[in-house]
Amino acid sequence: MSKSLARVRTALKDAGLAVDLREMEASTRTAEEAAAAVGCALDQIVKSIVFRGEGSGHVRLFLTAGGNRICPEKAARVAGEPLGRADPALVRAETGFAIGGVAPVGHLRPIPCWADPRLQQFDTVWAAAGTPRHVFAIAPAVLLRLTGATLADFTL
Ligand code: 5CA
Repeated sequence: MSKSLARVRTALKDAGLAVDLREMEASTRTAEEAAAAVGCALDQIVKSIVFRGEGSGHVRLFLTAGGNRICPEKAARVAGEPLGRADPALVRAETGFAIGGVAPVGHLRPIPCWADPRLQQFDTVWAAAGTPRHVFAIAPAVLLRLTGATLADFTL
């Protein structure tokens, strides 16, 4: 098992959750691919979008419904600092995951996190499990508790 996948499994287990990490036959690298592989609505896919806080120099995480796009100005307001692009090396260094498989949990360091209220409109949402081929299903309320995410309007 990949270290990234194992880190997600451990994080969920440590939280007392019995969550099935599913390996898909097709790529789940993008939200569109993940929705097709799972057979769910695009907005049921949790995109874990990472920005670099230009004040802190550390990454900030925005859990976004698959069909929504982040408004950079709103996101910066929510984060309380200007945001810039997080290059793949920074994403890897702080989350422990490569882009396309960034999970909402199991990061190498604690990451401030905000969540798109759209995700709450589903009983279950699907998130990346650390690789571009693994996903897991979770109730949005549980995802929020686990990530410590604050609900906020940061989408277009
Ligand atoms: N596994 C899927 C669904 S759970 C997934 O990870 N989707 S995602 O949307 O969270 O991750 C892809 C996102 O990575 C893209 O939307 C884009 O915002 C971001 N991304 C892609 N390339 C780069 C890059 N070079 N630098 C920073 N972010 C990137």
